[in-house]
Formats: sequence, C-alpha cells, structure tokens
Amino acid sequence: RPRILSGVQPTGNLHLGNYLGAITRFVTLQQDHDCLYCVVDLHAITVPQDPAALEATTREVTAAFIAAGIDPVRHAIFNQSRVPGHAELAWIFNCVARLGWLNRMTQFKEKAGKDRENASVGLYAYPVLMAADILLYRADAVPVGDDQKQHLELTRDIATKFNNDFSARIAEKTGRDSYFKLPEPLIQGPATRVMSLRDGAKKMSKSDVSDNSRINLTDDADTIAGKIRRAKTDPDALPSEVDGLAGRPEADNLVAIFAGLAGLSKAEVLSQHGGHQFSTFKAALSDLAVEKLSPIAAEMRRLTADPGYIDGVLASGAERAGAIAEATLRDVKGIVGLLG
Ligand code: AQP
Repeated sequence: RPRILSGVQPTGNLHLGNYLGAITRFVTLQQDHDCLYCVVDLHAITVPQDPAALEATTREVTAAFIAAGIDPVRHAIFNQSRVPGHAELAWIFNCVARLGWLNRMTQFKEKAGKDRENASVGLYAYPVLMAADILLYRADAVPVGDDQKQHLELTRDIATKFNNDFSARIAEKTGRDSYFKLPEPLIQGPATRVMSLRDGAKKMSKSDVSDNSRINLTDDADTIAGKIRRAKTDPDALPSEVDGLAGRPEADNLVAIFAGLAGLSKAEVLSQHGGHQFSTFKAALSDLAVEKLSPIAAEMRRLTADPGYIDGVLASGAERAGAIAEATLRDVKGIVGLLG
C-alpha cells in the first residue's frame, strides 16, 4: 500500500482550517494507505513556545487525530522529536539545499515579518526539516493544505538534487539510479485553504490575534454559533452557481467550509442553498459545524484526561516510525560517506 506522511504543529488551538485542510484528509486516506501522522514538535520550536504548554498541545493534537477518526493501532501517530532521524536527515539536507531556494520561501517571509534578523535559524530552515520528515519515510504522498504547496515543491527539489549529486554512489550502494522517489502533494477537497472568518483575504490561522477569526476544534456549541453569526459577509444572497462566488471571498469561504463539513462539493451546497440570505445559510452552517465538531471536542476532552494513554500511543507510533527511519538513515549515511 502507498505510504502517506503528514504533520501538524502543536502550536496552539487546532482550528477548522487544520481540520478540513489536513485532518479530515488523513482520516479518509487511512483506508487504503499506510499512514504516518506526526505531531511536529521540532517545527513548533522554530518560534518560542512555553515548554509546559508545548507538552499539553502535543497531547492535544494527538487526541485530535484519534478523536477525528484516525486509528492509532493500524497507523503510526507519533511526535517528531522522538524519532532522532528527522533532525539527522535534516542536517544532511541542509547541506544539499541551496540558500537561494530557501530565500524564496514565502512562509518564512510571512512568519519572520519585518524583523527578519531576529528570526531563528530554525524558522529559516523549517522547509528543510519538512523535507526530511517526508523523505525519511520515503512517503509516496503528503496530504496538506494549500499553504504547504511551496514546501512540497522544495522537498521534491531536495530529493532530486540528492539523487543527482550522489547518483554514482546510489548506483554502487543500491543498484538503483535514484534513492528518493518524489512525493506527491495531495491538496484535495473543497476546503484546501480555509480563510479567516473576519477577513476573506487572510488564511484561518492559529496565530491570528482575533479568536473570532477561527473556529477552534475545542469551541463549544454557543461559541461556534456566535463566531459564524458574526462572520464577515457581503449583503447579497448566495448565488446558485460556483461562478457566482467570484469576487466574493467571504461567501466563497463559508460555502467551502459547509462543503468540507458536509462532504459535498461547493456546487452541491449551492444547489441546496443558492438564493438564500446569509442569515439562513449561517444558521444551517452553525448546526452542521456543531454536529460535526462537538463529538470531536468531547472525545478530545475524554482522551486528554488520560495522558498515559496518549503517551502510549506516541511511544508505540515512534517505535514503528523509527524502524523505517533507521533503515533510510543507514542507506543515506552510506551513500553520503558517513561511517557508522
Ligand atoms: N487555513 C487553512 N486551510 C486549510 N488547511 C490549513 N492548514 C493550516 N491552515 C489551514 C493545514 O493544516 C496542516 C497543519 O498545519 P500546521 O499546524 O502544521 O501549520 P500552519 O499551516 O502554520 O498552521 P496555522 O494554523 O496557519 O498556524 P500559524 O498560525 O502558526 O501559521 C497543514 O497541512 C496545513 O496546510
């Protein structure tokens, strides 16, 4: 079965963007793939984190994976720092990737902001670590939200350059003409880029200062309803066709969220709700969001009340992931000429 790898950072409240863009995809893909789902704590520390909060959020993301429906018995759920191969391979890839490639990464520019001199070296090298996360497991495909597209392209560039730089040695050691296969990004579904509820031009994000900009997976029913009621919209009724959403980012976003939660396409949502005023549509969206998210929040609460269980899942996931990682690193070290 094809192998899938993806990660979520334990950096704060998980939100509807993480859920629709990534976690629901993880759940679907587990049916016919071997999956490794990683809580990427090494990525989280590229910006300052409160250590105790980081521990709690790592367990919370793990709980969210399980509560959303990922089976921790059939698939590996683990935290990145437990498998040392991520950091080791990232170092080797730091020596393969070019500065010019990283200089083009838009997420670094956004996250570092104006005070770039004060950004951590880790934040700059973040996409190289992400390449290591994926290639360490020789993953076939990576389900991510639209914002990760550029990082996936960089991963493919690093794999290609490694294969080229060491082609003779790869042939000698493995008898093959390349070592890493190029992983495919899986950016699928109607909600690959969920936008802020307050601004249709901004991505829904954990770090947005306005809590009203996002729906957190742990929000209660009243909070969800209140945030959807206050979500920014325009004065017109919903169109009946997807084309009618052009130039209406807030309307487009709410329709995409509805589609993602209902498992429908945007066209199907509009065939049911086209012509409705936002007051009516928002009420239906609230009901749907509460119906889908409340059981997940309840299950997350139940699971996080038992940290021993969560830690056991992470430990056994790391053991399974670690066996694959060790084999890759052994090969890579042999190819590069690192003894031992
Ligand atoms: N708004 C979004 N719409 C769709 N998918 C999204 N993802 C994130 N935001 C959206 C996807 O969720 C997965 C995990 O993301 P992450 O936590 O590793 O990092 P992120 O993209 O930096 O998340 P945030 O919420 O935007 O955090 P901050 O505020 O720290 O920047 C990824 O697959 C991502 O594509």
